[in-house]
Amino acid sequence: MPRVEIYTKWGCPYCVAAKTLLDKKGVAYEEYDITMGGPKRAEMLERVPGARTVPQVLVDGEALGGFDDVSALDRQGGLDAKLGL
Ligand SMILES: N[C@@H](CCC(=O)N[C@@H](CS)C(=O)NCC(=O)O)C(=O)O
Repeated sequence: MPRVEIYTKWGCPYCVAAKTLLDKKGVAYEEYDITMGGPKRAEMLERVPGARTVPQVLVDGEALGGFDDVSALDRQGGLDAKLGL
């Protein structure tokens, strides 16, 4: 299974939506809560240059974007392959 990572903040509805989508796909993911900033926020900005919002979803290190991007990819039929489904 690919490694799925998601950067989130507390109280972020798009983050909940993205996690719900991943949960529906049945994939495990690592969540990094960057509500308080810190090194994980810096890491996100390094891995996803220009990221202005959360969530940010990465699969095997590839940045897929936020919820809108990931759900659009799913509608286009491209998400399952990225997730190894
Ligand atoms: N189109 C983006 C919208 C994400 C978004 O607006 N996220 C909000 C939180 S729910 C955000 O990051 N706001 C700026 C901030 O919290 O620094 C997506 O679908 O992921």
